[in-house]
Amino acid sequence: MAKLAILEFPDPRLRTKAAPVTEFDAALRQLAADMLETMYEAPGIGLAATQVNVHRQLLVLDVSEDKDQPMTLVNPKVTAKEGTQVYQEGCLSVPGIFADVERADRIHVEAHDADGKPLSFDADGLLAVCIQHEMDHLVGKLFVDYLSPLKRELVRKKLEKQRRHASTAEPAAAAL
Ligand code: K2U
Ligand code: ZN
Repeated sequence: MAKLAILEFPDPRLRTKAAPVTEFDAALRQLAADMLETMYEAPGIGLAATQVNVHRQLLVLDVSEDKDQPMTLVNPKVTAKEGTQVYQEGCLSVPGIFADVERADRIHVEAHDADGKPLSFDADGLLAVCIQHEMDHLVGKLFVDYLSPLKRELVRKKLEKQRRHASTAEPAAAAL
């Protein structure tokens, strides 16, 4: 298992459109396992392959209370949407930023699992939000794209400042 590096906004690679998965092999299953490890470690409840600089239509998630119900979706499609819900979203690629995003409340999803078995299910609530958030990543879209251009620019500047301060932070004083 391996913890993978997560790309951060405004990295242009986050804007890449992911290609369909065609090989359901051991490499795909290893990538999904590494993405789940990375997601749990972050911690997060979802992660798209785009975020770890792999541009294939693959996402993982686990919205369960006990973090014991992982899901892997390959070549996912939302085939029906109903209602709307607003959720204050965050993103592992936009650390420390949260904003309300309106999305469909109920969706129907068609996908495959990492072994190539077809999946077809309805989702609502947080699971629906998470799947829509991750599927946005697969087409190069970020939740900050739902903000006004001014707010998005403020987010970019805030993250740039955070990175500048992190790179110039003094090493902690030696143990006394
Ligand atoms: O960056 C990601 O794609 C992981 C996202 C997934 C997500 C965002 C908004 C709403 C639902 C899922 C998050 O950073 S995971 C962190 C998190 C944890 C609990 C609830 C919401 C978000
Ligand atoms: Zn995200």
